[in-house]
Amino acid sequence: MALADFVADLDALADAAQQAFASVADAAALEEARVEYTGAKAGKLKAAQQGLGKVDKADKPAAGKKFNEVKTAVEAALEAAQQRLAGSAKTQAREAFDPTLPGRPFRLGHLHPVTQTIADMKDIMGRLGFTAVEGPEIEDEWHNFEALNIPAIHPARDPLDNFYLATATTLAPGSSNRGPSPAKGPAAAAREEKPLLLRSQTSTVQIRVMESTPPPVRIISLGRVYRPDTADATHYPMFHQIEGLLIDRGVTMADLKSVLRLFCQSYFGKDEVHIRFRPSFFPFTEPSVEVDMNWQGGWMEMGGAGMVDPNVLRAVGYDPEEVTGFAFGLGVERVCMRQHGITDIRALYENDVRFLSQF
Ligand code: FA5
Repeated sequence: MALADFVADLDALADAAQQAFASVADAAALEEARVEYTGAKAGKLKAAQQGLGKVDKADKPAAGKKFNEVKTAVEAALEAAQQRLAGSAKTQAREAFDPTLPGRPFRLGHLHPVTQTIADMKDIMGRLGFTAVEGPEIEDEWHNFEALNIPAIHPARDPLDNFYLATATTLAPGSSNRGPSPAKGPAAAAREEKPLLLRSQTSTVQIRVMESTPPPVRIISLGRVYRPDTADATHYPMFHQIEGLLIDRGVTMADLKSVLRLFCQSYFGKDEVHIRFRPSFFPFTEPSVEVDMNWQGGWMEMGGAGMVDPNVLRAVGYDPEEVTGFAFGLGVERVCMRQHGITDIRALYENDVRFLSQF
């Protein structure tokens, strides 16, 4: 075959291939053109390469060079077509996206209902002039019992009714809890062996505040407390209490009732709320009462309250002849449950998002 014919055929092939690639409009047409011109088995380039064998021997170097040029040009036209189609696919996708359409709803989390109740309670009591203070959840017997006028023989101190913690000494191998360790000296051993427990009530915070602050005192404390109660619809071994304490000159039960009434009125958003006191007993208040609030035609128990016992005032260095005060302690879960119509306290702690997302 003459070199001129071979070159003419290659030029025609290059023109046809470039035109074909430039005119394809979609991926299927591009694939068809790719197979026709550059297909490994029966493509037109492959056939042209086989034609090289028929060119005169002397013209072979020039023919080979020409073939390589055409092959590069055809492959470049193929790549350009591939990029053009990929670019237009992206543009189409962009155009197909309509930002004004409503998308899938974005799920936002929110505070747990008990945390919401705590925040609301802090808010209301803050407006009544009560400062929120924190206290430790691991307590000693002085703050949980003794300073609250609960002596060692009191049944409330029964180890079966409290979560006592194993102390460093009781955990140490071969150690005994019966007496001070002679090697460490009595003071260090006494400190080591002081029984600790998870606080069973937030009244512990009253003592901590009064020990460190001279009267007047006007605080609330909100937090977790622990009791080995069997879980049922209204009891849980861990729950929250709000404790209130007001100490000043001339504080009376009437002040206690007014504050609780205002608190309930604000919390439940009702115009008229009635508070009922039922006689009760707490070692740290005298007199002591159970507090009920009228709710949807019935009475709802809120917690305990009373006038701080003079023994408690004396235990923290206050003079009961000078100052008096009231204290109250309410169950946070019970209030939260009443507000939302929740009938089982356990539902609050099962972490079922379908339940929690309702509040
Ligand atoms: C007390 O804990 C006293 N410290 C309250 C107090 C404070 C009285 C200051 C006087 C002065 P009581 O054990 O009754 O009291 O608990 C108070 C409230 O906590 C109860 O009315 C109830 O609402 C809630 N409560 C008690 N046990 C549980 C429990 N296991 N699960 C959920 N809530 C509970």
